[in-house]
Amino acid sequence: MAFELPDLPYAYDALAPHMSAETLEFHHDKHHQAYVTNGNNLLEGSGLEGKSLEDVCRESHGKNAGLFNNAGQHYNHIHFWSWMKPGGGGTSLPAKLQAAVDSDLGGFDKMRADFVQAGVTQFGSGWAWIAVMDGMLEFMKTPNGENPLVHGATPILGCDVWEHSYYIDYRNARPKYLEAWFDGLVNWEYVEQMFDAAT
Ligand code: MN3
Repeated sequence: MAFELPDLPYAYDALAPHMSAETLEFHHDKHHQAYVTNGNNLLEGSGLEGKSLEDVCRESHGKNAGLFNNAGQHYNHIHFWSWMKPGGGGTSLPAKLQAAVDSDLGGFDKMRADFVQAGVTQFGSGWAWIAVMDGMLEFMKTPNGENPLVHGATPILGCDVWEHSYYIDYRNARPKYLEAWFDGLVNWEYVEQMFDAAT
């Protein structure tokens, strides 16, 4: 199936001051759109046209780098928009998710610190993740458009640490961006939805 750019689930200025309208306009309208356009061009004739986006990611990985990079980024950004919401963040998680964070990730404060650390230590462009692997939560970090799907895991939270996601608002201060993102934007209900679907 052809890739389509989803609408943002909020207004461009709804995530300010943590993420500006200017960042979201460029990031959604230009960057994500380019992954969709290029992905569709590369999907044609690839033999994967009838597959789900998740399967295109898994089956193009290591075989068709151009298609994989664009399909991976399409998948990552579809969820990235929903992993944020106006008035998000905070320390109150849905109960089932909180229990898993306590048992698998050492509790909320340790989860926050380890997630930020994963994003800070991803060298160059990429993503920081919390994913479900063999029924347990774990942290991951991946370069470029790669995601946990290609490592046999299912992401439930991911933060884009490409400079296009933070340079306008935070310049080179990636740690500040990650902390503001985690504390002020994360849509924990959507994280719980993905956790439910993955377990
Ligand atoms: Mn991006």
